[in-house]
Amino acid sequence: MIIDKAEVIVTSPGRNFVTLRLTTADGHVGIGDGTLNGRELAVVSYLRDHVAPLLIGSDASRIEDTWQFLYRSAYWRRGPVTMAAIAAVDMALWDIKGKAAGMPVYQLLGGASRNGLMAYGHASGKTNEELFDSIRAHQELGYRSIRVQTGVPGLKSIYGIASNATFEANDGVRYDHEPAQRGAFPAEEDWDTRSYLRHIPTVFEAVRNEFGPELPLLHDAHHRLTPIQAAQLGKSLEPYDLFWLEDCTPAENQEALRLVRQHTTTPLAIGEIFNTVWDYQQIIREQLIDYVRSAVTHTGGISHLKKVLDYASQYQIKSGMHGPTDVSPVGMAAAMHLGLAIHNFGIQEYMQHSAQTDSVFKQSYSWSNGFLHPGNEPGLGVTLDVDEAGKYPYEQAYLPFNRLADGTVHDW
Ligand code: CS2
Ligand code: MG
Repeated sequence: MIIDKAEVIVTSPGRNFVTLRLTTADGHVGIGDGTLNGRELAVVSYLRDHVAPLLIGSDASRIEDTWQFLYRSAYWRRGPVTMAAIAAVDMALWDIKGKAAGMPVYQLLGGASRNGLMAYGHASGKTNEELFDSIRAHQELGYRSIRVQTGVPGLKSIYGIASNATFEANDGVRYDHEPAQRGAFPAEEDWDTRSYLRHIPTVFEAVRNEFGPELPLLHDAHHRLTPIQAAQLGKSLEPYDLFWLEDCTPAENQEALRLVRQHTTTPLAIGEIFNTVWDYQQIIREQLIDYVRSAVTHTGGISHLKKVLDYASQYQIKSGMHGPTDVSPVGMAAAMHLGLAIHNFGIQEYMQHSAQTDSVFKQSYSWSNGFLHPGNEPGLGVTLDVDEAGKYPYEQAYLPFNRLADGTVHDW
């Protein structure tokens, strides 16, 4: 299984995706996701200029050895660009191994540990009424766990609520344009922490009153709080029994979570911008979180995220893999194979891709009654239609950024 072709395919069917396609001399083809929202072309260059030439002539069956070679031989290690590029290679090699073995990847990882993967969707609204409608629409689609994001009085825009005109609002679940916005400069949004902290508990109280105590509810603070503000929020949300509070502080300061933990029993999820096991070392060892939020795509692939999750399992910390639409269907499939196989699966984020994206990436994973399954096709079970992909050239797009009322840049 000698690799004789390594191609990087960029396509933008509604949003940008970076895919690595490896072909072996004996005809096996594997694909991997290397999409890094807003910085896609950096990964393209890393793969095209520095990784693809090294893969030609190497043995596709040596997944771990290839991972270690790419990670260590670069000398400059870690970081989102490097780890997304290595993830793309790792996924493509697992895809090839599965196809060569005639088995879905989850079988190679030890087989299924459950029947399906509980997934949550994103309900949002500027007002409580809009939010309730969105929750109901998600329930009708089968979602049994729901992330709740809402407008905050006085703020024009807020994370988690689509603000751009191209959002496919008609069916309420197609999120391909959210929150990346096409254009030459990131959109500016506004933020006010005190107003947010006052408002959010009232929203969760209203949601519990309307939907009862059973429905698992999640919330994402998107790195915007200081440790003491995060502690206040966790505490004020305790009566509403959240499944988790996500990214309450900027994730790079791991120690911050100690203070939050001392003050609240609201479960914490963190890690969508982490990329290695070392980013998690302290917070797992000190049991400062309850869920690992990394995507396979941003954490060095299946091989590396499995190491993070195996480490987490010693502390009863579970997976909550990142699954926004900026992870391509290939990255989503990889998450599903891993999530089905590990024992410490928690929940999977699942935002549905657009029909356009689905026309480029043909999937064999399924969604029914609130549960995902990766399917039983050999490999990852996703194919890339190159002709269809060619219809959608790359378009520059950026995530928004925040400024406070006095003009200070704030975490988005
Ligand atoms: C988010 C993401 O899904 C989530 O929890 O935090 O939507 C995040 O904003 C995007 O992945 C950024 O590209
Ligand atoms: Mg998040």
